[in-house]
Amino acid sequence: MSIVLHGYRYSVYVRIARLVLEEKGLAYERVEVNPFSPDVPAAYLALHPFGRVPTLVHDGFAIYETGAITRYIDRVFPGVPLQPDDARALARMDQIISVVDSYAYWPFVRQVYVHGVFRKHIGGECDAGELASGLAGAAKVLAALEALGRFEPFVAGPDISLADLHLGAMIAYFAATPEGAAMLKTYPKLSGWWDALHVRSSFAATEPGLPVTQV
Ligand SMILES: N[C@@H](CCC(=O)N[C@@H](CS)C(=O)NCC(=O)O)C(=O)O
Repeated sequence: MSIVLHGYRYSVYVRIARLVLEEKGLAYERVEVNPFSPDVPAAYLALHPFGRVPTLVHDGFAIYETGAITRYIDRVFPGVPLQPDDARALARMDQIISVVDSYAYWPFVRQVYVHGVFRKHIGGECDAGELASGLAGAAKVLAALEALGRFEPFVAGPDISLADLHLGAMIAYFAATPEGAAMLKTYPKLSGWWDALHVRSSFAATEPGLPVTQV
């Protein structure tokens, strides 16, 4: 059996797929692809015509789109189920994943984390306006998630689900900035959820770190 995950080490979406593979206890191979590089290999574009990451290849079956990858992994492999049986809990899980993709990714990661930490670290251009706009956008998303989540103790119910891992990867980057960490603390349910979630071994095993390039 072969599981290969193609993706960029610092990608939050790659981390979501890795968190799911870790939680399921699966061994897998990683192929590094930087989707932001000007010369993404043609072989990768043949797998993913939009040139984003990740793509999973399982015994020759290739699939892209993180939400499809994680649901596939959960259905195909044994281990702890990551999707609730209950229709309403499952709907909540799907809704939270969709909220994260549609409204959280850009402010949490591309604005707050990239302009607050990542670019600063590599000596790139940091735009204070992007950081401020990301924080304003993030407040609305956090308020919605604080109201939507069940926190019993996991975000969609009593058991860990794909929603915890999808949201958790995004919150990890957001809370890596001092501004994001301070804002998260003002949402007590989310904050308690994150304190309990981020100590799981799957988070330690998938910690992307920062690029080695120092200024
Ligand atoms: N809808 C895609 C989104 C994946 C995505 O946006 N990945 C980012 C990295 S975190 C990427 O590949 N970005 C490249 C780009 O924006 O050109 C999924 O769910 O997998």
